[in-house]
Amino acid sequence: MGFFDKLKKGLSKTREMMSDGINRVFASMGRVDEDMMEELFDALISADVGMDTTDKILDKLRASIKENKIIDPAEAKDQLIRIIAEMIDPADAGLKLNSKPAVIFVIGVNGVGKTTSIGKMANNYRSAGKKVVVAAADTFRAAAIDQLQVWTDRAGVDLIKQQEGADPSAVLFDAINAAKSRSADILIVDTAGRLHTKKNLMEELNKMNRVLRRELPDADINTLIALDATTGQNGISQAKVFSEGCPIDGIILTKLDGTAKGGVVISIKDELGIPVRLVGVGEGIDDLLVFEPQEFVSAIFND
Ligand SMILES: Nc1nc2c(ncn2[C@@H]2O[C@H](COP(=O)(O)OP(=O)(O)O)[C@@H](O)[C@H]2O)c(=O)[nH]1
Ligand SMILES: [Mg+2]
Repeated sequence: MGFFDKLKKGLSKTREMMSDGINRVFASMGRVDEDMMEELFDALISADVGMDTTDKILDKLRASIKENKIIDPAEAKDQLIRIIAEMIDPADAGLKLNSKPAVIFVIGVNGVGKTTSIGKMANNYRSAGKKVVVAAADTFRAAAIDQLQVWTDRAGVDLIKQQEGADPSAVLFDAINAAKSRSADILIVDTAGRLHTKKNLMEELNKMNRVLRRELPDADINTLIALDATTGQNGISQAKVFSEGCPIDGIILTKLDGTAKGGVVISIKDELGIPVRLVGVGEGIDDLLVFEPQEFVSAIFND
């Protein structure tokens, strides 16, 4: 299956909710008016776009309709798609991976899909000819280390690990040295999503960040938070909490295949100012896609 078809399939539930809802509005409305805006409001909210972002989108749409003197609903639809695509555009080239090694530091609460996404990422980069080292810095449970081992074996990349309960920063330190001595292109770090308290977790992340920046002062470090799309707007509050622990550069939005709430992609960028970088559309090793705003809106709105 091609990239675009995979995205479209992964978004099929969101398509049903959002695109069918919105298309129905444009098809059933004979003209562009406030009734249409109200119906659009309902359609966007149902797809979990979020109240503030929905208001913003519709304000922009009203302005564009006025400015371009639009009377045809089909033209209004084109404007809506353009407005959404602009809102989710990261406006840059994506992850910074120029240093050797470059680092991808993955954070997020338990069960959102960090380890799975790391396995998929490792596989994608290895397939692209990159040398990848993965750090098992989620030492909270032995099972977490074993799970990562399965993924890294599958992806054919090196895993640096210690025993359960080890200091995550010590594992990270080992992994940095391994990445240096093995001339790795990319070091990917798995972290725990749960410690005894939120304070512990944030301190732990802080400490790991200091180790990274001390040992690799000139490296490109990308901190990505994994958010589960099925939790919709909840993911936004998770990102706010984690950003107290460390600055976040981007989002891995997982499990888009399992939800009709894919509209959360739009409000994430708008409310957090953090771009979505990768999207998970299934449990398989090939089911992680680089997020492209134009492709995303096309996959949702076009037939
Ligand atoms: N359907 C689907 N399931 C996913 C996706 N990403 C992760 N999962 C599942 O979510 C569960 C938790 O994932 P895991 O990587 O262990 O989360 P972690 O605790 O953040 O490391 C696993 O059962 C994964 O297979 C995705 O994109 N789509
Ligand atoms: Mg994990």
